[in-house]
Amino acid sequence: MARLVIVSNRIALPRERGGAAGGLAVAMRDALRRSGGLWFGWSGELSDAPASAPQIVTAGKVVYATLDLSHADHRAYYLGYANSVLWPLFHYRLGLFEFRRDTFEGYLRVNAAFAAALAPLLQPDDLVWVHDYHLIPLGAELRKLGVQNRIGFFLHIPFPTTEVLTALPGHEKLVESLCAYDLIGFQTPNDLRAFTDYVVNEARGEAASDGTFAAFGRRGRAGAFPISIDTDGFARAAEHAAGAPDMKRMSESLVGRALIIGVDRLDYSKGLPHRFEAFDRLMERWREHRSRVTLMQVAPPTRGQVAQYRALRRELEGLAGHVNGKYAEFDWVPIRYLNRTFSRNTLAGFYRLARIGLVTPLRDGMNLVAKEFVACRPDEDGVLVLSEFAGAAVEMGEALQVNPYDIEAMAQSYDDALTMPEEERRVRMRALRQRIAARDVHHWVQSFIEALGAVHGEGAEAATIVTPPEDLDGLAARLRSAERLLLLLDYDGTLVPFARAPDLAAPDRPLRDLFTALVAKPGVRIHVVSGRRREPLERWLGDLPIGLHAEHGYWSRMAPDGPWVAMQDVNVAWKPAVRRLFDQATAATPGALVEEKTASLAWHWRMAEPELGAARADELWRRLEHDLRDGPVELLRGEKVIEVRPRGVNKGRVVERVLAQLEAPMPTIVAMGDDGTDEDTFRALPPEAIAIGVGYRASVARYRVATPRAARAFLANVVGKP
Ligand code: GDG
Repeated sequence: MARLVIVSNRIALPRERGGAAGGLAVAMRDALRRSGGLWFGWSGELSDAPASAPQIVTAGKVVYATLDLSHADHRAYYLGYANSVLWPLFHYRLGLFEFRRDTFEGYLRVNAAFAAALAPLLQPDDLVWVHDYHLIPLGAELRKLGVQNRIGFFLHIPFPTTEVLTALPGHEKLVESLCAYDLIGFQTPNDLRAFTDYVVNEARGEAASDGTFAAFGRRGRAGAFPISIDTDGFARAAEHAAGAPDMKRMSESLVGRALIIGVDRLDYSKGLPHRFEAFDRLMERWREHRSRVTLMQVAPPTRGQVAQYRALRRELEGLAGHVNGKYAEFDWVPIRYLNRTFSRNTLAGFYRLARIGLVTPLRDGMNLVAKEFVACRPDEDGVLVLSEFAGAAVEMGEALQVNPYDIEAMAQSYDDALTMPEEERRVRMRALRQRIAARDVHHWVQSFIEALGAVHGEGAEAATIVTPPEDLDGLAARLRSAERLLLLLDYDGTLVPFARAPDLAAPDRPLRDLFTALVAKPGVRIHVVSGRRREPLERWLGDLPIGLHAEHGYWSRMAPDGPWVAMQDVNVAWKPAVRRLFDQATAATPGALVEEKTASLAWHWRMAEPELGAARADELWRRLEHDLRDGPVELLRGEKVIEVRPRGVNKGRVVERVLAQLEAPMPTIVAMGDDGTDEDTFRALPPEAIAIGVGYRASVARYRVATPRAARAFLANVVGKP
């Protein structure tokens, strides 16, 4: 069995007891003990000059490796970006998020430092499981360091819809780094849908119903893995609590009044003010509950260094004081509001004593308290009032579901719960308990690890990695000092990112400057080898002293003053029939377009509505395969394009032609490309030539960079300092 490596912002060290109230720590603590492995994360400590190597503690089968953070990193990464940008935004609180570029940079910096400290501790077969929004870029950072392990990620908080996420500056970079994981786990199908919607509609990638996705040059799998709790542990705790002295005290203090229990970190996502206001409304409108009901809210303070949390604390103190001042009797306080933690056993006792469990967040990834309340009711009594905006609502349909923004409806649901007949309470609770029993936290851990283990099948492609920066630097230095250098460069997807329409991919100024700087170096020659038509290449690059090759080498213009020369004896008799098929597909797919080249035809659907486009592309592809199976053509499928071209016309032919022109001695040859058509270039190269793939797709190239941005940076490095 592969070793498990868990990475999370905070880790629960073996000596810590109870304490930390975070759902993550509570859920994960046992999982590792059972399987053995490594837990890596922030120690929770701050220091002036933190060591870059982790501190190691071993306890039984588990190794704990922790890093301290500097004060500045903590401010930027934890308080600034994770908790003042991602947390509010992912909980749909656009009014609360405070974007600052420096905190984003701090966030990336800490993730890179974590990756650098973790990478040396990894063994080849380890399954690496990264947790939560603090660490989204960690997987991409590990990949940069050459880590080839299967790496999974689980997001404990909601994944926002595209409309909300795109409000975040740098959202592309964030989601791109998310896509570096082999498996991405979300809490609910809704979160998964929001992610695939981003992939398809924003990143212009692809996502299938089985959770596989392709985006940012990378393939992976995503799924919904609703987290759960240690059901048996809570059941035992509740059993144990029944006779405990504390519970006796608690029960006596209620003197027969109904208890409504709330247990939440003091966080604005949890909807505590709304909950108190609804309680106020209950007292006001249903006078019969006055003096008969007690709301006890346990709310341990968290993130007190973030201003909004301090403001919330003050607000709640005011609200509780207001309600209590209004309705309290000399022997009854309506709201017992406790800013502290209790042991799990005591919490279990509270859950068990309560008539109502209140779980009314405005937005919550899952919410474990909802499940804990249910697990602590072996008596099959008690009513769960649950916000429809908690992830838990998906699985807990028998709870009384409420919209927490609707104060009146919330108050009504408290009354409904207080007056619900016993039979109905039991029917609902029984159903909830059965579901929770079947899917506890062990089931959750197991299902994620199994899914992560299974992604291996996608193999080479999923595991492909970019070349470490120091190797690229070494290569660039070698090319800088080469006496003669021949560069064969693909254009789209290699030097410029894909544009929404082919004509929008014109070279920007920096790219033209880069070409100019390269060819200004003695002995450097450039040939752009593209699948495009001649015209745009001529228009965009024709004035530069470089070779141009269009239509995968059907057309070549060796030098700026030379003519365009076409390949001879190419059969294009098939074109009219294919054109008809393409035109039909275009008519049925708004946004799609046909690109007619001299010797080939391309059907582009980048601008089409993504799902419709993908479906039409599949249909068209099947039809072409059928109609052209014995024809003199090849079918190519690229990034949102299907192309039909004559057999024998491919970029490899350009290599032959350019090499034939060379005079001895041979220059150093470098080819760069991003898709299948560039593999023809790579394969036609002489053995000592250097191939560099761009993106993550499977390739024979020995070197690899992630994006056109990185490809240009590499070429700039070849130019060297001005
Ligand atoms: C995040 C997501 C997701 C609370 N007070 C005490 C105490 N707690 C425990 C609860 C529960 C945990 O803390 C809180 O978990 P939640 O799920 O309610 O919420 P978050 O902390 O926001 O957790 C959330 C979760 O991650 C897991 O994926 O469900 O949506 O936001 O277990 O019992 N525990 C003890 N004393 C307390 O006073 N011992």
